[in-house]
Amino acid sequence: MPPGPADLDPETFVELLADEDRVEPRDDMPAAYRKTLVRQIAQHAHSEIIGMQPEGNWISRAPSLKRKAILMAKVQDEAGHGLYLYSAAETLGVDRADLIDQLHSGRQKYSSIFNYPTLTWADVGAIGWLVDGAAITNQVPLCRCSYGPYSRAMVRVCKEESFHQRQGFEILWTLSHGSPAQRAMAQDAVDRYWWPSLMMFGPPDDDSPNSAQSMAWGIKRFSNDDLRQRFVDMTVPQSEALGLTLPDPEIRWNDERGHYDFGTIDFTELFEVVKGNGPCNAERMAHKVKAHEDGAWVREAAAAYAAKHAVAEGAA
Ligand code: BYC
Repeated sequence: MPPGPADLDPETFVELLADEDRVEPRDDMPAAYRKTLVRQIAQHAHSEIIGMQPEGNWISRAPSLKRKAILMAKVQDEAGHGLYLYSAAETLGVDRADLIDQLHSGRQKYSSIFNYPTLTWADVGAIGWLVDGAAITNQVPLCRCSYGPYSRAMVRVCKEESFHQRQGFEILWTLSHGSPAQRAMAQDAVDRYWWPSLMMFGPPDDDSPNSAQSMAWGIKRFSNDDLRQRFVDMTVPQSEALGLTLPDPEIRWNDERGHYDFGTIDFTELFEVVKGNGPCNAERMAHKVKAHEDGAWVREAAAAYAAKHAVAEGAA
């Protein structure tokens, strides 16, 4: 637990940020900076952990032993990301058990994308290609986040996410070059995951209450819309390489802007999913809470072991 550094007034802090590269756990910081970091890092950690469910759903049904082993490793990576991120949040003086409790009671969020079902094996490919692709676009700039522990966790997370993105692309490439049924399955997965992947970047800039302050503090380096555009620009040529179409007739290169134009996103869907009304919200939370309750004996045994060990050390 950090020693509880003092609250710093926001103006002095912004001056300090201009000089210093990084803020570290023992540095003074404004209470609001600490609060927004806890909010974002906890939401990110919860997303990694909940994100294990839609893919974990396919481990037993992956089409070969090799695919099963790769998917298992990927799902384990997500667990690891969650653990680094909870550790990063703890450096801000919060307790991991409390964060988990806030997730379970609906007081903290996780990414909207994990409230969609994985109906076919191709969905595992679409998640790797599109969801991990969106995550990398969002998270690479976080490697330069002003808060040291978060930025350092992101370096490793991004390396692993890049591997995941390639794995998803390769699944879709194989299916799109397979039988007509496999190709149709790949196209259907992309059709269902495209728009929700664009929503991962959050509301449009005009409607994003946190962006301006987070950018001034160097937590976010780019706005939601800038990152979304970067993702579209990266993904359109990849969809052409895959031979799959993106379900948006308005996608076309705009020479003047130097970017791809794309259609209007239905943000009502994002807000509904975030409010709890997505296709799988209830199922995801019920599964998570049950897994936590079922694991109570492990936490109790670990605590008893640690206490015994501490007593033995004290006696020595
Ligand atoms: N889902 O002011 P805004 C991954 C909330 S990748 C749910 O723009 P902010 C993974 C937002 O929290 C996914 N909630 O907020 C990948 C805020 O509510 P609160 C996780 C969303 O924070 C592959 C409100 O809407 N990645 O884990 O400036 C496999 C207003 O938004 C969403 C991260 O978390 C959404 N899509 O920007 C496995 C990356 N969008 O908190 C796992 C780090 C917005 O005020 N996070 N909201 O009540 C971020 O970069 C930012 O938190 C966001 C939102 C871009 C997501």
